[in-house]
This record gives sequence, structure tokens and C-alpha cells, in this order.
Amino acid sequence: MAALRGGLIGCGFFAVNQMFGWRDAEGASIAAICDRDPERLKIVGDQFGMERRYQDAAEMLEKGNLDFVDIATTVGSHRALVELAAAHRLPVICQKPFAPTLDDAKAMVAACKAAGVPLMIHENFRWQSPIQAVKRVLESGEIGKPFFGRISFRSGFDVFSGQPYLATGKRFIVEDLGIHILDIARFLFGDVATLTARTARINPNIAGEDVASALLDHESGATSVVDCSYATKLEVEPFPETLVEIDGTDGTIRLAQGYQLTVTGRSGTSKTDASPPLLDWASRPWHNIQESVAAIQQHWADCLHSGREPDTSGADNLKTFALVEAAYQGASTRQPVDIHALLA
Ligand code: NAD
Ligand code: 89V
Repeated sequence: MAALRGGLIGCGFFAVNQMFGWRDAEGASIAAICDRDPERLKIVGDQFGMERRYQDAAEMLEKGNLDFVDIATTVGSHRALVELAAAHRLPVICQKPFAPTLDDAKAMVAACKAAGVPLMIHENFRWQSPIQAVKRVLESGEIGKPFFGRISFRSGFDVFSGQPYLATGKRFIVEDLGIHILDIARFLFGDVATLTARTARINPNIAGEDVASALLDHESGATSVVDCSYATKLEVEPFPETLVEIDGTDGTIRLAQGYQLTVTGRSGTSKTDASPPLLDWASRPWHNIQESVAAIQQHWADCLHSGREPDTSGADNLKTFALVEAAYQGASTRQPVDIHALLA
């Protein structure tokens, strides 16, 4: 199949992973890059041997010869850039978090729908191989019907040195990290009817909250607890592992630190090492995230070639983003939040 030509906007900290992912993808590659910062444009352009370089996204799209756009900028620019891609009738991937507000995210979905182009949110955590392994066990029926889950990310890792903007926003852990963990809860247990949340700021040197806990009522009847922290100092730092506990009518699943997967179910107990592979361009401890970047980008290429809707389409990710909005709203009012009302 002919490789689709992508234009990547935003050559910052995380885009390097995306560039490596595209380098290895089948059926798609990056043909042009853009960053308004000439220094970042040069670093990434030189690293990946890119000839087509732009400081202005509109100019890159006007020059044409692109089949899709990959937006790797921070959240403030997402709506304008997605609408720009839609105006050029180009399929578009947008990094998480979707948008500054749910209204912006809804407008972005509407713009892509009106233009008749697919929109995928780069929500990659559900593509991590340990999480995929958990999903496969659930789908096998081994533990029966799940009725309880805990999806947990607790760490003391210094994320601020690589991503300084995370220390300055009024919103931090729910918007940046909780969004992934809430999406995993949806991925494993389905859509959510109501959410109750509490947040706290433990680190006095940052502006936003760095601890969050949420109780989710899933439409399936299952209950899950999503808890996140960047204020948790452990003997062995687990970043960036997401730990999972699931209880079902016939057994349990435990994804424990060190990617150790224990399943007790209809066939007895099995223990496996669900560690992600270390790709040749990846480095620990980020390799878990890096592998999922390659996986979601391959999914996008496959979807564009086949005409299938991406799993984390804009329409799908509105339902995850609504959980983020609900967590902030619910933590502020200390009341449960009706997710259907937010999405209406
Ligand atoms: P960054 O600030 O390091 O990089 C963003 C780059 O975009 C900068 O170089 C900036 O100059 C450029 N930029 C901003 N607006 C632009 C515009 N309008 N036109 C052209 N260039 C523009 O940020 P980052 O840490 O790389 O994060 C980028 C996004 O990736 C964020 O939304 C973040 O949440 C997300 N992220 C996702 C994951 C994941 O696992 N999915 C991990 C880390 C970061
Ligand atoms: O995945 C992310 O969005 C990152 C990190 C894992 C550091 O929170 O910002």
C-alpha cells in the first residue's frame, strides 16, 4: 500500500517519540514538520532528516501534498489546529488532552464531521501492551463478569523537568495523567454514568492538583476506582506503570508493579510477565509509553487505509474528556456528576 504522507505540527518534548513511531509505521510516514520555534524545528528536522520544515502550520497545509495531520502541540492550540486541518479536509490526529474545555472538544468533533474527515485523539495508554493483556483476559471470560476495578497510577517521578508547563497550569494531574487512567477505566469497563471525585495539591511548588481519586459508576453496573498521584514516594519508583485490580464473578486480575500479571479464574491461577518490549529507539522507564505511541499510530494508518473509525476517535474521546471535566466539577462541588448531562 502507498504510504500516507503526514504533516506533524509541534516538535517538542513528546513529538520525538511520535517521529520514531512514524519512522517505523507501515503505510504512513511524516513528509513535513512544523514548529513555530525555529530551534525545535531544527533539532527534530535534523534528527529525522526532514526537508520540508515550516514555522507556520497554515503555510504547511497550503503547500499541500499531505494526506493527514498529526498535532503534537500543547492543549491551548489544539482547537485552532484541528479546525485548520478540517478546513483543508485533512484527516487529523490530536494529542491529549483533547481541548481546554468540553465545549471546545465538541466543536472540534463537529468541525471534522462537517468536513467529512476522521479525527483521532492520541490517547495511547490503552495501547500499552500490559493494558492490552488485561483487556484480552477480560474478554476471554476467564474471570466472569467484572463488578469491581481499581486503576491506579501513583508515583513520585519528576515529570516537571521534561515538561515544565505541567507545574504552571491551574489544572495538572487529572487533565494530564488522569485523562489516560480514566480512559483505561472506560476501555476495560465501558462508559460511565456518574463520577465522584476528590483532588488535592501536595507539592507546594506547583499550581495545580497532583493527587486525585475518583469513583466511577459504569453503565455495565461495575464500579471502578481511579486514583492518581505524583506525590507518592515509594521504595521502587513505578513511573509510568498503571496498576490494575479487577474482581469478577469467577475470578480476579491483578496487574502489579513490574508488569506482573496474575489471573485467578475458571482455569486456576496463572502468572505472566506482561512487560512491554523495549523498542530500539526507546529508553526506560518511558518504553511502556513509547511502545504505545507506535501502536496507536499504526492503528491510525490501518484505519485510514481501511476506512475504519479509530478506537479513540474524537467522538469516543469526548466520553473520556467528559470524565476529566466531571472530576474537576465534582471535586469542587463535592457532589457526584451526571456524565450524560455533561455530554448532552
Ligand atoms: P512541548 O511544549 O515540549 O512541545 C510543544 C511544541 O509545539 C513546542 O515546540 C511549541 O513551539 C510547538 N507549538 C505550539 N503551538 C504551536 C503552533 N500553533 N504551531 C506550531 N508549533 C507550535 O510539549 P510536549 O511535552 O511535547 O507536549 C505536547 C502534547 O503532548 C501535550 O498535549 C501533552 O499533553 C502531550 N503528551 C502526551 C503524552 C502521551 O503519552 N500521550 C506524553 C507527553 C505529552
Ligand atoms: O502521558 C502524558 O501525558 C505525560 C506524563 C506521563 C508525564 O504524564 O504528560
